[in-house]
Amino acid sequence: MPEEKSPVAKTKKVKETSSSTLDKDLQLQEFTEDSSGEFLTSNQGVRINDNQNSLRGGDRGPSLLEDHFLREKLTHFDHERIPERVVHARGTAAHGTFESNGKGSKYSKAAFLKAGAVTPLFTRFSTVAGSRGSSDLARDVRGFATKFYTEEGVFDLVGNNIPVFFIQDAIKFPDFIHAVKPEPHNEIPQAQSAHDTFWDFVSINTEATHMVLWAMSDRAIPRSLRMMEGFGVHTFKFVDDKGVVSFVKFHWKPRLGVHSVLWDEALKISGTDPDFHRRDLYEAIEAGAFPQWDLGVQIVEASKEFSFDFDLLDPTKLIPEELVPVEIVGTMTLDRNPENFFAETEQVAFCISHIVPGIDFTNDPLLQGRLFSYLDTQLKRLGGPNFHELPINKSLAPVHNNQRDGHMRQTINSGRTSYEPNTVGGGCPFQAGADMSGFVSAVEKMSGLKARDRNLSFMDHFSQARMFYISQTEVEQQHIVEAFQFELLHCTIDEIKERMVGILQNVDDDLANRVASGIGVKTPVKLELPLNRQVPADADVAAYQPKPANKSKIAPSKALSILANPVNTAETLKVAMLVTEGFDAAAVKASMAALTAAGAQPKILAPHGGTVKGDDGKAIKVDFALPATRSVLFDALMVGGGVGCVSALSADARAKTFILETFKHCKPIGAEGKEAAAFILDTVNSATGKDASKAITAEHGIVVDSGKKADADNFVKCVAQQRFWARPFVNDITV
Ligand code: HDE
Repeated sequence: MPEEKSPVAKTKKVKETSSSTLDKDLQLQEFTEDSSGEFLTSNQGVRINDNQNSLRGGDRGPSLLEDHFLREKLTHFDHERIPERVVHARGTAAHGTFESNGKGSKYSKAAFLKAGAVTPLFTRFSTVAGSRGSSDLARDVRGFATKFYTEEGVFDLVGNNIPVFFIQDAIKFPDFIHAVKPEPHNEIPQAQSAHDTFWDFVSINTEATHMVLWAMSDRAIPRSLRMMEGFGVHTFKFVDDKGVVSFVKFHWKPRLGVHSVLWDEALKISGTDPDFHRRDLYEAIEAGAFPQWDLGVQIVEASKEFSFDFDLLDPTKLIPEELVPVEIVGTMTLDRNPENFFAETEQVAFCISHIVPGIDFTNDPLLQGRLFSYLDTQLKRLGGPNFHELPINKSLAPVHNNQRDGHMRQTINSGRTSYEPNTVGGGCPFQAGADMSGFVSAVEKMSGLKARDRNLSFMDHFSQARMFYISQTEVEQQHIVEAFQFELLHCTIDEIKERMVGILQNVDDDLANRVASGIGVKTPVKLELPLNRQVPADADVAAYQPKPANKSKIAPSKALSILANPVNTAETLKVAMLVTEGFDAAAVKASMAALTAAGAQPKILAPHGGTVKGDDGKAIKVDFALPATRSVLFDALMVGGGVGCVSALSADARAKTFILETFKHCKPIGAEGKEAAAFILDTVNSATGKDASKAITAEHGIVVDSGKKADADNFVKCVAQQRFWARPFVNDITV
């Protein structure tokens, strides 16, 4: 074997704790520059004496072209931006590992799925429609892309937090994206689907209906990136060590459960903290609360390909978990934030074509188009064919081939040969060939006519949309109705609203009627379903017409509802401890201890910044001040007790707004003692004009802490439950 000559090799060490010999951290450290204690230099390493004044002809004279420091600095600055991603521009990422439990090895020979294998990875989460600077809380699909640096090469699992997609064929993607992006004449609106062109497109492309329902559901406004599922969306193939092929769908299941915010919160978070998700992920990792997801697979034996009433190659369909359960094959832990956003998060280049032996593609026509698009995108975005050499993209498995040159080539390939086969270079690098240890495409029989056609098995556009809707709890259905109303009320063209109601009639009449009544459309709408495809000559046109869902036949799937699958945990949740001078220090301290023990993060919130003194005379640091924050950034509220404290808070309008919002959003509220409880009740009563005393119960998530341990435990339990949807009077509050 030739000796490795890369400069990285000199210091490469193997971590003792890792079962793998791969260490991405060390590889990245090689490229990391720490400037502490260093002199300022130019890019050529020359020390710079004065970085404040450019070279001038006279101290009031013109700047001189000769100033090479000035020119170098400005030139670099002028080139600091690369094109943002056409889609998924807004995102954030973290490093971590994947630890396999070995169960995937039954179906795939991929080395990273072998029992005990630990593989470094980098995961980037994103929204789709908005620009790089847009708000995290847009109603949108979230990207969930993971780069596994496996010992057999890089595997990119580039998925979303919704298991299906809007379209069935890649050729429609640019149209769809143009429709959802800001409109071309005035570049409005930013990061929103609530406008004419999006709804125009989806109301005449009926295959989008299933995904549109997901996008109008709470899935599109996650509480945290740490609290959402991920899906590979397409059906992929697994290939085992004997060459046996099965179909597979990938799932990421968050250990913290799936949680979302309300649309009213999303709107307010966007104004108060547009970086809410990015900050949440960053802070959780900095605090050592490393988010985890289990990787699950749904496996379908190759012989069962046609045993479903939908096509496995159709990306607008999911496999209900009732039909094929999800088997867990390992766990991802995100435990390190990037050192530098641009170098890592911005320059990471995911390609769905980055795949390793043991995994293979299917003929899903959306997937097939993506196989072209991602590589093409990276060439444009990162400026050339050597993007795989950037530290964040670099494979940990050694790279040996005859690809050479190109913009910004970093590898210094030695030797005379850059071709294969060769004899001059001893035949190296040589193909894996007969030992089959390389990537081998699964053999598949192909036949058919060359035509722009799509199988009729792709024509059912409404059954799974209905399955999704009827699988939701009443609360979730109400959120879907309100989301449709909000979005369609932003459309200016009446025909689009009507058409959309007509589409919904094919899913569920109740849904259609409720949406219609809010947007002023009369039902039933007469709609001939659009035939947005070519029908082959002398074919039966009716067979190509999308059909309404068979409303009596479709069964719900419990796995599709967030609220029917609660994961109650207080871990990492932020609880505002609202206090001011004179607060009952012992009570607040005890509550904070109970919350911290449950993994929650109690934060002192006061009417002002600095410190605040309790009734024990001790000052404590204020974490958040009312003029600079809002209830929507917290998961729960505890109102501090103590007579002085409560009477001061009662005179503070911001404190009351904070309480009312928390109440309205059905979040847990605690009161340290009777005075605080009376203050909460008064605040709600005067906002609703009603006697809301029957809402002040633990059943509705409002706990009065009278100093007993049981009360503290009860509050922690409520925090873990997160929402109390049956709380009365919430609709009487307008904040
Ligand atoms: Fe993407 N998509 N996509 N997409 N996508 C991109 O690649 C594309 C699709 C997804 O964090 C782009 O590097 C086409 C489905 C994620 O860097 C681009 C089609 C799914 C990310 C592109 C799809 C995704 C992207 C833009 C239809 C879920 C962000 C920048 C055929 C399974 C990755 C880039 C990151 C990014 C093309 C459909 C997920 C333009 C043509 C379906 C998570 O190449």
